Amino acid sequence: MLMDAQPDPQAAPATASEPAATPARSLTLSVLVPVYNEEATVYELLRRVTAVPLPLQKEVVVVDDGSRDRTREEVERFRREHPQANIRLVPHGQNRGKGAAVRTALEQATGDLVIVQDGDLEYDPKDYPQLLQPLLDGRADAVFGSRFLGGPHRVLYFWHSVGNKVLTLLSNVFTNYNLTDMEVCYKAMRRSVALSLDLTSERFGIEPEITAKLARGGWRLYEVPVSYAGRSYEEGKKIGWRDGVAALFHIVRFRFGR
Ligand SMILES: Nc1nc2c(ncn2[C@@H]2O[C@H](COP(=O)(O)OP(=O)(O)OP(=O)(O)O)[C@@H](O)[C@H]2O)c(=O)[nH]1
Ligand SMILES: [Mg+2]
Repeated sequence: MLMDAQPDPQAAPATASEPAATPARSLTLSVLVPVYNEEATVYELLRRVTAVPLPLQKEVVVVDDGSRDRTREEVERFRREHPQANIRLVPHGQNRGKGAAVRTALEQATGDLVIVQDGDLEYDPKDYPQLLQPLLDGRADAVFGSRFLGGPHRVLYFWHSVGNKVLTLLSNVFTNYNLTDMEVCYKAMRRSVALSLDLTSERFGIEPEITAKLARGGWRLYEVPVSYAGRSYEEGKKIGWRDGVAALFHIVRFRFGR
């Protein structure tokens, strides 16, 4: 059985008493897709998400975070052309940030398990089976992907990888997790665990917030290597050094407060 979340900030890390695995076919995975100005990629992203074979039911919740391009039309075109796919589109009236979009998607989700899926093509839904396995086995309460554990990845900006490693190191100092990739988009967990975290971040603080609150709740976290096809700034990369500085602040903030 998949256990429901019993958030307990004082909880000691879970012990070896593991819940028995639930037959996967009776479960539903909610894929949470925050999108902001991703008209070039969102249709193909939805195709890849829909195409990946899984022993679970799938629902996809796309939150359009106030895009000013044709993102929404592209999602609607995909839905029209794939009526059998279970895809919902929830608009934000104005741009609020990735964290807000993930939180809206989580509110709308109905699945047993959830996974965050960025709307660009940097991550590959073919990694879902490996990411979900520790959850389905009942070994993990949450599973993160990692771009730094030997999966195939595009060789790209050195200083970005240093930045990622510094942020992960600092997060680990505060959480006592031995993670290798705190900023990864692929974060999967039972929906009840995600809801118990009571997430509040509007922007990219959502990554350190999820990590810090999983640690505070004593949840069992697994990491799985994933492939990563990073994009260059010419190809639409948006994240910059300011986001890295903001992340430093959030790592410390969520260690202690909400
Ligand atoms: N940048 C940005 N992304 C948003 C926002 N709201 C939702 N998102 C989505 O959040 C996901 C992650 O954003 P990205 O800009 O890809 O962040 P990243 O992968 O860390 O950085 P990139 O290198 O720019 O791809 C994407 O699917 C975005 O479309 C927002 O306000 N700003
Ligand atoms: Mg991206």
